[in-house]
Amino acid sequence: MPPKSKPDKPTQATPSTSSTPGTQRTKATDRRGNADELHQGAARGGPVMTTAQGAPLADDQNSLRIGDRGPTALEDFVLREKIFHFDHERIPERVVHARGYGAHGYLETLEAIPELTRAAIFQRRGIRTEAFVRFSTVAGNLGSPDLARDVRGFAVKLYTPEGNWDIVGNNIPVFFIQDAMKFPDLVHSVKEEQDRGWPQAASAHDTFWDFISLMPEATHMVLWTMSDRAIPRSLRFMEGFGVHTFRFVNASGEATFVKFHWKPRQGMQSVVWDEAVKINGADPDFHRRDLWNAIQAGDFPQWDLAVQVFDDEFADSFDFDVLDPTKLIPEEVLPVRVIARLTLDRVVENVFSETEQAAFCTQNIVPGVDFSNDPLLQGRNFSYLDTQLKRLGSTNFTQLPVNAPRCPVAHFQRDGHMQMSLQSGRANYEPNSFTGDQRGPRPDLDGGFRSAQVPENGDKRRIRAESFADHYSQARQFFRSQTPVEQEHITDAFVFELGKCEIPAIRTRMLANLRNVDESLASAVADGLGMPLPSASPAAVAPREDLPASPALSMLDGRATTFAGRKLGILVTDGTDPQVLDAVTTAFENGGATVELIGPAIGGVKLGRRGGRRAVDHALDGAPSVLFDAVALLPSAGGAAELAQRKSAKDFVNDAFAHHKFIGVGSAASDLLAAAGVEADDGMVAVGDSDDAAAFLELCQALRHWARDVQP
Ligand code: HDD
Repeated sequence: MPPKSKPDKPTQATPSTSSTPGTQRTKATDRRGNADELHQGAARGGPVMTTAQGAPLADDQNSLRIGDRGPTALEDFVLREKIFHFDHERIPERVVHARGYGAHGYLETLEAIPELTRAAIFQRRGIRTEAFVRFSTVAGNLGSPDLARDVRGFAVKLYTPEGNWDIVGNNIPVFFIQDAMKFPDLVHSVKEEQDRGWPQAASAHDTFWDFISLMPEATHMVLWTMSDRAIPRSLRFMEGFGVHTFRFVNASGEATFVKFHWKPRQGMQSVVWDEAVKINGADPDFHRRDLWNAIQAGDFPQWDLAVQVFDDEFADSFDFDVLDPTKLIPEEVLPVRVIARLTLDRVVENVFSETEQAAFCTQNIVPGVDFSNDPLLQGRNFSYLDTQLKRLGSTNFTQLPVNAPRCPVAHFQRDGHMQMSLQSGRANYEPNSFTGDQRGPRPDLDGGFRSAQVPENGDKRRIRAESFADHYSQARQFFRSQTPVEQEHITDAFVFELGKCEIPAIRTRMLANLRNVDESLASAVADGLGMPLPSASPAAVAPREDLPASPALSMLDGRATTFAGRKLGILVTDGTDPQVLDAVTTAFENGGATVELIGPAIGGVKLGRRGGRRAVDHALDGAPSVLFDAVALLPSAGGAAELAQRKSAKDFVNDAFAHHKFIGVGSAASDLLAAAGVEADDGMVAVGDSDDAAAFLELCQALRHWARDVQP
């Protein structure tokens, strides 16, 4: 090849002075420092970019070359440093809960409970405790879609004045297994199958159901994961649970048992499965975007922290073992008591630094809180600390801003990779005679952590307690506590998931287990699979018939609902009536909802009645109705006729209808409805003029029109 003509001069790129690259902070409190210095530097005409060692850069575009077109010099420390750092950007993702999203906020104590716990944050009403929360899915990898059918992690780090307290929970109050010994097996079974590398972020495959069907103790939790709880509409609209029984310990050393609940003040809401599948395609980041948008808009999500507190006498009289994490205590049996409120009011500044490096550990408790003997919890207490070392690479992960306690820390743990603190002084051991009053722990000091004094004895054995043996009664209670709509969704989910199992024996074994839960469920699933019902599997303890339904286990049964915090999508075209559009928008926004406009193209629409041009938020092809909680169809007559020809418009209407959404129908939308083959029902309301907006909003407050009879 002939040599290419050389440029007269090598091109010199000048770094833009408007960028603020590489702003670094090491302390959570160091909020502005570096950025300001960079700006000031830039203003003085100084350098805006440096190497990691601080050397100012003249060129961030070109590597150091010998001659205009010659080889790159090994001496180019700028290039090498940049590539070196890039090469090492990734750290191992979490072995479970890899896909997550975090936000900052605070917990406000609503009720002082010194009689229950000596924890400093519960000594007085009104105390605010800084918090960081990370929500997650469990099975999927870091880049998996948000709407996988899965448990959601609900991990809360409270930076209390007496150290960090982590409540590392889920959005489901029970767990699959009773003993930490089985956790690696559970996780292996649900993750991609090792010989083929799929499926991603899905439990609908043979190895998961193989394991579950062989582990009857998992039955209760799979009833939950087959329910709509596993496909939440928003991270803001789900409950959270500490799952295990913990202990509160008061200043006199008296201990009580406690279970933690997070109750969303936004209400609860899920999507339907077909919707989840489509959201995953249309917006795989649906949940993180939703949380980020809500917080950025000042619509701060809140949860009440509620507790179920009980003593040994209650524990002994309760039908199940309170140490068994596959069991819950129905709220009707032991009501929850709200003691504090969590508010998330700040998104992270850097997802890696904060969300990815957040290290939750169940062992992080504070004086006034203690563990119970739940064997799952006891195993977790090892696993989390251990996994942080693997992920974050150093025992000093506690010094990272997101993990660092906000209270003083004083210990003689020294050195290690990436030691960030200047550990001064001569003595690095305890006891010593150098450090005066800070010599060491003071057993007489009020507030020092002391474990609850509980007598323990027994033979050392590998054993599962008899009291953990009933695997089906609460699964049955859960199913029977659901509304018919919820029961139908559970049935459909089992049919879908087991339908993805290639090995018939696995399906059959699961059907045999389901017979112990509920005969109607088992036969409906068998019908859906087109398989005969096998005999029920032998149950270690006969499932009970007498547990009363617990409405608190249902998401739909008698719950107050609101459209606040939800999103209305309005389909508009050229010629849309501006008065109706504005009336609907105002009504919904006043009701606390978000309104987004969808037009045939992203360039906007020209409204009718001299309404002028109106920007839209989405082009129709990129905004299927699954992204909205309710939709309004407000095209002009001409617009409706054009949309009637477009598949995306017909799908928009069809899906909204099929997903039981409320639909506001503008006076010119009939062509579109007809083209979509959708017939008017009680879930649709005419929004022909501005007065109809209020009625439409009122209808939407029920969130979904479950009475609409549509086939999945
Ligand atoms: Fe776990 C992460 C919740 C049982 C071992 N778990 C993790 C996270 C949540 C939970 C929310 C993500 C934390 C974050 O956002 O960083 N895990 C639970 C709940 C369980 C549970 C509610 C049962 C009640 N987990 C469990 C067991 C073990 C683990 C029995 C091991 C014996 N879990 C881990 C882990 C992870 C984790 C491997 C992965 C990443 C991490 O810890 O930080 O250590």
